Amino acid sequence: MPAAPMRTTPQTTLNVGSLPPRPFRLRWTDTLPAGDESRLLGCVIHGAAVPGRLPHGIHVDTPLLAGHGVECWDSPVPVSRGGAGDIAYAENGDALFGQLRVDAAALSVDTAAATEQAFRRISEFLDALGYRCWRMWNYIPDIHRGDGDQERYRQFVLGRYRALATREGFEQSLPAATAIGTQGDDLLIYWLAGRHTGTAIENPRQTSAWRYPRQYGPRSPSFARALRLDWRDGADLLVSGTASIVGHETLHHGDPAGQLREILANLDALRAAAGRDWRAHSLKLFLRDPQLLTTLRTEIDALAQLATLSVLHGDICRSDLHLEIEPLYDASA
Ligand code: 3EB
Repeated sequence: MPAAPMRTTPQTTLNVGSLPPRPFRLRWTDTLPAGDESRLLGCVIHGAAVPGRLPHGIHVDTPLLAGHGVECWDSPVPVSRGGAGDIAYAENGDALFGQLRVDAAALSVDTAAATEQAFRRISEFLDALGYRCWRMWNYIPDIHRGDGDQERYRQFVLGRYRALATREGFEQSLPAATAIGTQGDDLLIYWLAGRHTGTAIENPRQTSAWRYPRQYGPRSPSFARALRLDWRDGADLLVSGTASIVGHETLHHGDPAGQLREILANLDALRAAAGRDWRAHSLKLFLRDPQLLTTLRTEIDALAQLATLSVLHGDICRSDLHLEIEPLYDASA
C-alpha cells in the first residue's frame, strides 16, 4: 500500500498566511459622509457638531468639545444592511457593526432588566449570524441617577452581567468596552463584531474589571481591558475606556492632571502587555467637565500630537473620575 503523502504544514507556529486581511478601517472626519454608504460598516456621529442626520448613522449624545466629531468605520468591500427587531446593522462577511437603543421609559422602569434584555438580544443576534463581539460602546443617560447599588450605572452592570455571564469561563471571551454617561434620553449600545477570534488583553496595573470587589456594585463589570486583532497586514488593539484606576481604586481624587498622567501610565502598561510595536491611531478623550479643556490645554495639545484626537463631553462611570481615554492602536505586519 502506498504511503500517505507527508504533511509539511507546521502545526505549532503562527501561520500568518491563514490570517484574514483587515475587514475595517477607522477614519475620523468633520462632516457626514456624502451619499454613498455602500462601503460604510458604521458611522458614529458625536454631539450636534455636524448638521443633519445620516440614515444609518449612530448618533451619540456626547457633545464634541474639540477635534473630530465623525467616526467612519470603512469596509474594503460593499456592506449589506439589515434589521432584526430593534437592532440595525451592516456587515461585510468578516465584520459587523450594529446598534440598539433602549428607550427612556423602559430604562426607568427597571434599568437592570432592560439592560439584560438588550444584551441578550445582541448575543442571540450575533450567535445566529455567526459573529463574535469584539467591542461594545454603552452610552447611558443620567448614569449617576440613584444611590448606592441603585445607581443607574451599577444597575446597568448588573443587567449586562446577567446576560453575558451565562457560561462557565465567560470572563475569557469578553469584548472591550466603553461606558459613558450622556444627557440624552435613551440607552445606546453599539458594537463591532467579527468572525475572527480576538485575544483579550488585561492590564498588569489594574485588577480585571470582572474581578472588581463588591464595593463597586452588586456585580463586577463585564469587559476586557483590550482586544487584540491580528491580521495578515498588521494588528489592531481595541482598548476599553481607560481611567485613573490602579488595582481597583481610583487615584488622584480632585486632580484631573494627575488622573491624566495615571491613564497614560495605564495605557503604556497595556500596550506592553499586548506585545507589539503599537502606534496610536486615534484617541477619544472624555471629559466630565468641559472646563477641563481649558485647564488641561497643554496636556490635551500634547495628546493631539500623538494621534487623531476627539474630545467629548460625558460622565465617567465612577463619580470620582474626571476623565477617560479610549484609544485605538495599530501595528504593521
Ligand atoms: C473602569 O476601568 C472605568 O462598564 O463597560 C471603563 C470601560 C469603565 C468600560 C464598562 C467601565 C466600562 O472601571 C470604567
